[in-house]
Amino acid sequence: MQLNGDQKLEAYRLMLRIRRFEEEGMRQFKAGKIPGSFHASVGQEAAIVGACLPLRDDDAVTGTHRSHGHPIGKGAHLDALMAELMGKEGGICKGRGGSMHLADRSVGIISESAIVGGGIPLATGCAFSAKVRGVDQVTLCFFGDGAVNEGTFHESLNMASLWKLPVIYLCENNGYAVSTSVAQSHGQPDIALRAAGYGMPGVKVDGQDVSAVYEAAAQAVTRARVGDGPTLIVAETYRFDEHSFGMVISGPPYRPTEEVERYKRERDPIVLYRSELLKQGVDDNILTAIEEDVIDAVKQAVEFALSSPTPCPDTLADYMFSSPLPDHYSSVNGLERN
Ligand SMILES: Cc1ncc(C[n+]2csc(CCOP(=O)(O)OP(=O)(O)O)c2C)c(N)n1
Repeated sequence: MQLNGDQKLEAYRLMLRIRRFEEEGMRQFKAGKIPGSFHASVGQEAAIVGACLPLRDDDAVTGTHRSHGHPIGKGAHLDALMAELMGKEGGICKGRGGSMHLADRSVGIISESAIVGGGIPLATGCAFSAKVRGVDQVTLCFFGDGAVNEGTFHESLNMASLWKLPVIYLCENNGYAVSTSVAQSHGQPDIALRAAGYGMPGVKVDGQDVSAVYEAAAQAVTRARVGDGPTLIVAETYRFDEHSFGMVISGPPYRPTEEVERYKRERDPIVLYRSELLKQGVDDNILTAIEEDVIDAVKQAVEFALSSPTPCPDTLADYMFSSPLPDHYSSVNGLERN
């Protein structure tokens, strides 16, 4: 399964949307407009977009603290996403989620979570729900190499395999968990091999090549959709920036400067894909038009977010419970149904 002509342009557009959105997000963070912390996916766009493109609109996704690329890859509007990062009422979660705990149900993002490994059981539960409901919805679960060493990874993959759940576990292996390398922390550093222990396919792909990730993901989606169960995909990728924007890690460098420079110079997924598209005969003007559109969309998102009101502190607890509350909750803790 390969990307068709329209999908190729869409892959380029989505990767650029992630890149430009996050570059602008870092500028807004520096200007004090985004509270909390900011974990960028810059460098990892092909792994995200290649995995999201084979999904249907009604498929579900769970993510991580590195959270902005996943909704954009699934087709999110940038306005409400930027407003969410700024903690504004116009945000997808009315500003209550922020960068690390957002959800965008409009595009199937059921959770981004700062708890490393926290999204893995949620995705597994979501896939279990699809099976119980008898629908062919697939769940895509993003996590980093650090999360592979959490207990949730092992319990979830075991259950998903046993019950043949329609879920794809997509490891964005950027080589480091903050400052700890895979070599320093994994008894089996070839993460795809871990799949064998759970009786599911384990596929390693070049995460800087959007077509390669798409092909592996499309196969896994088909497998999940027809009831053949989960797949573990390990996309070998790289984060260009620090673990989180502005983070200072003391001591000697945990990754060689030369390595970072080499990835930026030779393995930038967007640069690689642009030249691949030109080689395939795509008109340069088409790509330039996409680039201009993306810049406009990000500019508009910032304007929308800055002009959106800040939530009133009195409304802090709003949206914490579903409204109206289901019957069985009405007598719990004195909560009133509304
Ligand atoms: C359960 C838990 N343990 C530790 C942390 C602190 N922490 C935040 S991000 C991170 C590293 C995660 O690395 P990885 O899963 O590889 O994702 P990446 O940051 O590389 O995208 C750690 C240890 C946390 N948030 N949650």
